[in-house]
Amino acid sequence: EPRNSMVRGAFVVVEGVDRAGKTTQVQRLCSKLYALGHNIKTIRFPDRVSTIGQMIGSYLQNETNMDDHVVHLLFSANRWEKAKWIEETLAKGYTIICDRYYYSGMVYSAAKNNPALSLEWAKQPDIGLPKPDVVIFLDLEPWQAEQRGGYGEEKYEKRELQQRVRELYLQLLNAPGGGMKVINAGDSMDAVEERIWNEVLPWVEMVEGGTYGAKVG
Ligand code: Z5A
Repeated sequence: EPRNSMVRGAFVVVEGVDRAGKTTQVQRLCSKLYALGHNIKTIRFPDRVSTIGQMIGSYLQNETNMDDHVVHLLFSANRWEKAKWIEETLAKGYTIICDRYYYSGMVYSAAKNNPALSLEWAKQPDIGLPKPDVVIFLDLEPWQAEQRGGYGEEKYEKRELQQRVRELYLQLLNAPGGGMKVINAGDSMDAVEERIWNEVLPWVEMVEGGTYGAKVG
């Protein structure tokens, strides 16, 4: 059980384009924090286990088709299903490392070029979710992503869409209050791990130490 003196755990989000190495880096980050004695939980979105998550999984695997807005709202609902768990877990003193969050929700939906689904529209259903303390964005150029293996069978694994996704992420980064830390994910796994560590550790220490009290703005 976490130490009682702890104010709360830190909420760390790892975002990135396809094959940027989110899964790899989330694992490495967790092991390092764990080895230092931090209490860690991980979560990933989409969480394909819940009923809503299964609907998303079936959509991504092209088994069912849905209106762009419908699937967007399911992705958001899939986060809302976990919102209480996130808050309670942080309050117990666990630091949470989260693989994709609402930034993914915004950019993948807006990348569909549906004029009725803008980046701004896409943000609305996620307003009020627990706010991350730090967001890492793993950036990878499309040609580098393609060197990591051909596209798979899932819905969004298409070159043109992936390029728009990256452009939209970069747009978010430059927006006021964007607040994501960009890390070049094209370097070696060890180099990327080191850079993530240097960004994340101070936040984890600050939040767990009670010297940082973020309020959703
Ligand atoms: N989506 C959405 O539309 N709306 C939402 O709200 C959310 C998500 C939350 C499924 O996501 C889809 O859902 C996703 C976004 C959309 N669509 N797409 N495309 P997912 O999280 O279930 O799956 P994924 O995000 O597509 O996984 P990924 O991006 O393919 O993988 P990754 O986790 O970023 O990378 P990885 O598995 O760690 O690494 C990929 C490969 O590269 C692997 O072979 C590694 O060994 C290799 N790798 C990793 N790092 C390196 C370095 N540094 N050098 C060389 N090779 C490396």
